Parts: sequence; C-alpha cells; structure tokens
Amino acid sequence: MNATESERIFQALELFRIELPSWGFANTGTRFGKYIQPAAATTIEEKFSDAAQVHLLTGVCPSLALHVEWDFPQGTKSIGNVKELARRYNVRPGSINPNLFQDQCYKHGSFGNPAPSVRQRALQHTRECIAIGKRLNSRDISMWFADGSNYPGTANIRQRKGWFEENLRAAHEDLAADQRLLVEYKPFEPAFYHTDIADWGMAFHLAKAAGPQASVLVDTGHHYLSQNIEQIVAWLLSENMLGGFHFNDRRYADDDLTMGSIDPYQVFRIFHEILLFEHERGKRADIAYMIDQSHNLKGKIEAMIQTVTMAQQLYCKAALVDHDALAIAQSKSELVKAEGLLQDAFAVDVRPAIKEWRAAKGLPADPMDAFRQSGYLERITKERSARNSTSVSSYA
Ligand code: LRH
Ligand code: MN
Repeated sequence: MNATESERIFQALELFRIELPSWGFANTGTRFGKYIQPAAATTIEEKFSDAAQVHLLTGVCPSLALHVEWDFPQGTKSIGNVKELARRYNVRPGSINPNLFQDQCYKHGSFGNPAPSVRQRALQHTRECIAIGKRLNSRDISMWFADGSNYPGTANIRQRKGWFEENLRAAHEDLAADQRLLVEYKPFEPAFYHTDIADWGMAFHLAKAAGPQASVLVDTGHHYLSQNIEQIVAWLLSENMLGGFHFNDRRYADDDLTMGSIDPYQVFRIFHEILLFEHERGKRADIAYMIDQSHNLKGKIEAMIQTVTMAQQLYCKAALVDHDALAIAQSKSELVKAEGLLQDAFAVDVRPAIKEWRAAKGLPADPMDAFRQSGYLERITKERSARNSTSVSSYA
C-alpha cells in the first residue's frame, strides 16, 4: 500500500456515510416464520439505541431510516418522541418510508387500487409521511409499492400506471423545497404476475412524471439475477435520476442478506460506476447510501456492523481504481488492461489503512471486536429477552 493509495482511502472514508434501517434491528422473518432473538429491538427507542451503538463503533452511520407504521405507532403524534430519541442517541432521523402494503385495505394495491377511496387513503398516508419528514428535517421520502396482481387479466396495467402518475404528482406537490421523493422498483413479491413499478424504467418514468424532486432508488436485491445493475446505475447517473440505494445481497431473489456476503464484486462495480462518474464530473453525486436487510438468523447488531465495515472496504477498493489510466485503456479498447485496473483495485487489502483511519478518528480499529467487548449485547439481552420470548413467530 503506497502513500497515494492510503491517502485515497482516507479521502474516501471521510466522505462515505451509510444509513441504517430501523427494521434491521427488529425480529423479522420469512413467510415460514421468524426466529425470535432475545436481544432484538422492538420499540423505536431500542432501534435508536442499537443504531447509536453501530454509529459509535463505526463513526459512519449518522442517520436511521424509519418505517412509519413500525416506528410511529401514533402517527404524527409520535414525532415528539422520535425527535427526543434522535437528540438523546445522537442519531438523526433519516429517510421516511411510508407503509402502503401492511393494512388490509391495500389487498388490491394502494396508489394502483381500483377503489378511489383506497387510493385516496394511500395518498393521505403519504402526505402524513411527508409532513413527518418536514417536522423531523428528514430529506427523503422513500416510496416502495407492493402493488401488482397475481393472475393475468385481473388488473388494467395502463389504468394503474395513470393512477400512479396522478398520485405521485400529488405527493410531489406536498414536498418542501429541499425534500426528495425516492421511487423504489421491484420486479416481483409479494405480487407474482405483475408489479406496477417492476423495473428502473418504470420508476424513472414515474419519478419524471412526479416532478423535479423525484428520483429513483435502486435496491440491489430487486433485480433478476442476469441484470447488469451497474449499467442501470450508470444510466441513472447520466440522467441525474439516481437518488439512492438500498444495499443488501442475494443468491436467488430479494433475499435481503448482508451486503457483500454473496457477490462483493457486484457492489464494487456499482461503487466504481459512481466514483468514475464523480471523477469525470469533478463533484460528488447526491446519492443516499442506505442498508435494507432483514437479519433473520445473524445477530442483528453484528450483522449491521459486518455490513457497514464491508461497505467501507468495497467503497475504498473502488476509490483505488486509476480513473485516468482507465480512460486511456478504454479509449484504446485495451480490454485486459482496462479490466485489470478494476481487478487490481479490488484485490488491494484496504483493511490496514481503514484501521489507521479509524485510529486517527478515535474510533475502535475493529468495530466488531469492540462491540463484542462492550457488554452491550449482554445488557440488552437481559433487558429485552422476557418481552421477546412472548412474541409470536408462526406465519399462519
Ligand atoms: C421491499 C423493501 C422496501 C421496504 C421493505 C422493508 O422489498 O425493499 O424497501 O420498505 O423492503
Ligand atoms: Mn428496499
């Protein structure tokens, strides 16, 4: 590792921040049930406390993504409590995620529901989330829709598209000047015939139709295995329509596994496209890096620390690509040289330099080890296990 490389790693680490999902600390599962962890967080205070632990140990997770149904049990009346917790735990409220899939009324969709009363209700909930965002100085309203159908002929796809354009436009009108609407796409699940916002093109179109403060959110798990995600990222960057990421990993579908656990080179290639774009433009892209995972088996806080430190490693490796040499090799179609520049950067063990950066920042060189030494897990297990042992785990 030469001085330039460690300098580039230090610069990258100074800039890289990633947002934690409140739901990543809670007991989650699959349709085959969920395995209760005694230390899991249930209350919003416990989620802020666990997020604060991860931020304390890594220094790069200053915000917590919030899911309205799960984190604001009293809706807007919960704002005061969330504000107080954010102050007490020094973790600011991050992206606000409306929940347009849990309530029974959303069986046949939300913005795409044939019943005007349900579409109205979905828009009302979205407006409430935008208001919550304003009160918490949260910039991003991050919208994912489970909307779709399970059988051919049961939904008028074009009609629903029109309702999405209408309601996203209406939601956009409510935004404060500095707020953003992030439109997340997903090819399937829970709908298994058509999903109204199934791919980046549909999300791109709807974000454009909504207004200038709307852009696309890329959840890495929301792609068919054969899709080239970094090409989608390059296109969205080129169109200035990339608002943010939900990082996770998968072997098959939307498995929500820990980032980099299956295909770390995939995340490296995504970061490479972004850092190359920023190098060429000479300024940073306005992207919200967020984690969206459900830790069904791993210890939730350990899984989060593992994810954050892996994200730092992959971001630093991508920061080591020699962009000028790459431009020359690409211009001369020197294929092996060009690819080699990425592979060489990916092969660098950046961990020693990252440890140095942490030491320089007064952070533990090994956050995972520091967490295991902290006694935090033992303390919260004592506090929470009684309550967690009563929570149900069966699907049906
Ligand atoms: C949908 C999704 C969406 C969230 C949810 C927890 O699969 O990625 O971003 O709201 O997971
Ligand atoms: Mn997501």
